[in-house]
Amino acid sequence: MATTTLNLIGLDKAGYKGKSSTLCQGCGHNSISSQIIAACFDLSLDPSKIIKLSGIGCSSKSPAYFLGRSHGFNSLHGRMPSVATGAVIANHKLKALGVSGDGDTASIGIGQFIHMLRRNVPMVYIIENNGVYGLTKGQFSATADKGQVLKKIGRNPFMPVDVCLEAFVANCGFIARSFAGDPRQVRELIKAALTFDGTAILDIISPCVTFNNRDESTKSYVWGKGHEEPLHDVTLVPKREEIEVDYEPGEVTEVEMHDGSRLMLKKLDRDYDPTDRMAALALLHQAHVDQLLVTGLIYLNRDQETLLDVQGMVDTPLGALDEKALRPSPESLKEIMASMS
Ligand SMILES: Cc1ncc(C[n+]2csc(CCOP(=O)(O)OP(=O)(O)O)c2C)c(N)n1
Ligand code: SF4
Ligand SMILES: [Mg+2]
Repeated sequence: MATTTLNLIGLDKAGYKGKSSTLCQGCGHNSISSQIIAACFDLSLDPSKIIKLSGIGCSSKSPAYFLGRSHGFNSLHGRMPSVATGAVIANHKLKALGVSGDGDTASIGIGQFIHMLRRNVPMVYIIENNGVYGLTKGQFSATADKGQVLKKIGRNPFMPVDVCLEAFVANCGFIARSFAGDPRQVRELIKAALTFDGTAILDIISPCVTFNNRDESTKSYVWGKGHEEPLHDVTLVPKREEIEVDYEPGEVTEVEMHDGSRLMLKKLDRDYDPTDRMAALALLHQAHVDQLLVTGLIYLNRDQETLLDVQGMVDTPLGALDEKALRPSPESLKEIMASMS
């Protein structure tokens, strides 16, 4: 008889699934949904303590296909960051997990994206990047390659927006890039992002098999497989698991994450220190010049205040405070009025 593996909170993987996907077969977004399920299962997260947030697009539909027991808010096109900001302010005990598209984030939503980053809203923000507006039949998005030609759409004359560079400029403390065709790396980076306190950006190249999967497109499976250059081999060892990893000295960089989990970055071809800000900038620039899909944890800075720190939030979520606790006292109202006169 087949046995079911349970995690530390007694759930099997099915406890993290959602509805059956209605996306095209082979769409990269489906593969990312599977890795979100695997990451949350591996970390033994309580699905009822997670809120899924998204905008509009095939990518933004995908939260329906994972974490069926979690809270969810499918918002407006490009407006997920402000809804997420409100949600974490109202209840910071929930883990916020945003899924967006390259159109949703880098085209219509770029303004909201930047302001979420500069406020360091504590959330995981995944961009399922396919270079097109999949849901509306394949128009170029702001991350499409300059000069790319698509049947029925024509030639894209504009430079692409690099969402990792935008995140870097806006002082984001966790910036990673991955490829839907590399599920192990996607899963480990999602786990690492879930243990980070602040905005964690994951730009995942996620091919649209219907509108943008020609071999020459930098958002296709063939191009990704041929040009992927992982920076390191990523493993996240959860806080509660005392797994001993057998690495030679100098082979691995170990980073303690905010919740006490250990992030192991095993060296591959090059020495790369994701905490070196200038190295991260040079890497993103060079990857663009060399047309390489450099994947892994690009930048990490654990020492920044989050929006919740800046706002001096009380431990009890605002949504759980009663009216008496929320209403300012007559004395403090008087003080405020006096300060304005
Ligand atoms: C305000 C507004 N403008 C335009 C649209 C039409 N629209 C729906 S989805 C979409 C693009 C989605 O692209 P992306 O975020 O890359 O998601 P994908 O479908 O590629 O996963 C657009 C333009 C809309 N729904 N709302
Ligand atoms: S149209 Fe493209 S992005 Fe949308 S579900 Fe199909 S393959 Fe995925
Ligand atoms: Mg898209």
